[in-house]
Amino acid sequence: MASRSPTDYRIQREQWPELKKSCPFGQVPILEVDGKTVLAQSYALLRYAGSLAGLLPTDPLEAARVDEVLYLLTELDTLLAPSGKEADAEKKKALRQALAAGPLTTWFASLTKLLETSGSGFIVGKQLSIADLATYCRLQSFVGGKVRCRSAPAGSLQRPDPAPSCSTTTSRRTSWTATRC
Ligand SMILES: N[C@@H](CCC(=O)N[C@@H](CS)C(=O)NCC(=O)O)C(=O)O
Repeated sequence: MASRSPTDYRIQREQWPELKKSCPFGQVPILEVDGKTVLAQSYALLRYAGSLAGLLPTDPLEAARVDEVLYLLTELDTLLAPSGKEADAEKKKALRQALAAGPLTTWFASLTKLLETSGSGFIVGKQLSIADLATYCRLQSFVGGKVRCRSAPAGSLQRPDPAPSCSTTTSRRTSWTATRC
C-alpha cells in the first residue's frame, strides 16, 4: 500500500455541496481507485485496503470474526448518535449518563470478552487485522475525551503493534484517492 502512494484529500466546507453530488451515497469517506472506481462506506474501504495489505484473514471464519467486530463498532455508533447530535448541554449529559449506566458498559463488556477470548492482545486471532485498526480508531474519541465513559477498560486502547506491514502488498491497482471529512 505504501508504494501505491494514496492521496488523502481533506475537503473544505464550501467544496462539500458540489462533491456530495458525486459521492455514491452523498457521504464521505469515499475511495477512488485508478481514477474510476469509487467506493463508499468506511468499513468497505477498510476491508478493501485490509485485503490488499494482508490485514484481513484469508480463513472465512476468521474473516467473519473480523466482520463481527466491525458490526459491533457500528452498534457503538448507533448508541452514541442521539447524544452526539443533542445540542443542549444538559440533555446531552443526561443522555450520556444513561448510556454509561447500562448500554455502554454492556458494549465494552462485549469488546473485553473478544479480547479475553483471543488471548493474543489482538482482537481476532493471533495477529493484527483491520479489526484492531478499526477499534483503535473508533475508540480514539474516548481516549481524547470527546466521549467520556468509565466503562472503557483501562489499557485497552494501546496503539496496535506491530504497525501494519504494507510492503508485502501486490495489486494491479495503481492509484488511490481517499476523501474524508
Ligand atoms: N456509514 C457511513 C457514514 C458516513 C458519514 O456519516 N459521513 C458523514 C461525515 S463523517 C457525511 O458525509 N456527512 C455529510 C452529509 O451527509 O451531507 C460510513 O461509515 O462511511
